[in-house]
Amino acid sequence: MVPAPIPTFRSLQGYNPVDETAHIGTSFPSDSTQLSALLDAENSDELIRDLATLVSHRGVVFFKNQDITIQKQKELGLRLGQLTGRPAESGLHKHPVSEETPELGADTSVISSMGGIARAGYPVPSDYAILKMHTLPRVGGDTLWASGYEAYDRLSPALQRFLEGLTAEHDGNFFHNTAKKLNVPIQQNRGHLDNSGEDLRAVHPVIRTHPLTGYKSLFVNKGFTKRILELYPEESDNLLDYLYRQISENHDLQVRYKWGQNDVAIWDNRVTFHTATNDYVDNRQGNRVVGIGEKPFFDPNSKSRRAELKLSF
Ligand SMILES: O=C(O)CCC(=O)C(=O)O
Repeated sequence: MVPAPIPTFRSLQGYNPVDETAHIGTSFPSDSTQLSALLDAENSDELIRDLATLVSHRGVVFFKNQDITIQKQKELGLRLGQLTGRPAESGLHKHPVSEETPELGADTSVISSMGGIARAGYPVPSDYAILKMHTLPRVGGDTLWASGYEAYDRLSPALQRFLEGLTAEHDGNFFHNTAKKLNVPIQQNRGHLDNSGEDLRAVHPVIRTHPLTGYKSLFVNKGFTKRILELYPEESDNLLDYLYRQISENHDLQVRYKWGQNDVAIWDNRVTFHTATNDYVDNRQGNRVVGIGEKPFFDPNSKSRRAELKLSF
């Protein structure tokens, strides 16, 4: 695969986006930039396509104090993927354990300190996630994202080659316990025909190619990845532990976001890792919409982001 030329996100330049760090995170600092207006603009297809491309290159993008409604948030979740080649059979993600509210629907996840939920392991996992945070604690509750591109790029060439082509099992079956506790069934048809049934396990490549940028990314995470299948269990445990440390111990491949009320973060789940910070006592709540992407793949001809951008630091 030949990576797309590095885009300039031309239609968005007038909104003055600012990079938060060298490797990950871009902000639109003015709250006069409203996603609701981008969605309804005359050239909205170009704007939304450029936004998706920006998110895929930068990992996560932030918008201040947004007026976007949940319906428009879902429209954005659909269009980000549809305008950038998401397979037609992928829709919006429905969480396996959804306590559905009529106003929000099963394709919205309530992220809440009063009992929230996280992503599940899927045969066809998510691409773009959009979180609007409407209720915030007085202090704390920041969210951190880490770059999967940079986590891959920092491995030695020998370890990169070793990992390419290996596969890992991801397991979300712990959601059965959550479902039992809440006395709800496991949601079926979770945004893709292959994401149905009771078994929440999937096998994915350890190094994944992003279809839009053509860059390679590390694709294992502590919450769901159980085992690199081609290795003995002890080898797999030790290597996974090292890869998780690669993600969590390198602060210069991360970005930390301090939320303002009604801020929106849009991130690409194919090439980032994220975690909330549990350091607050007040209520914290937001609504998240997530698109289902493509079946993860590794293309041996795909490129390193670092090499493509000729980064020297
Ligand atoms: O609560 C947060 O800051 C992040 C939420 C989260 O983990 C998710 O949306 O997957």
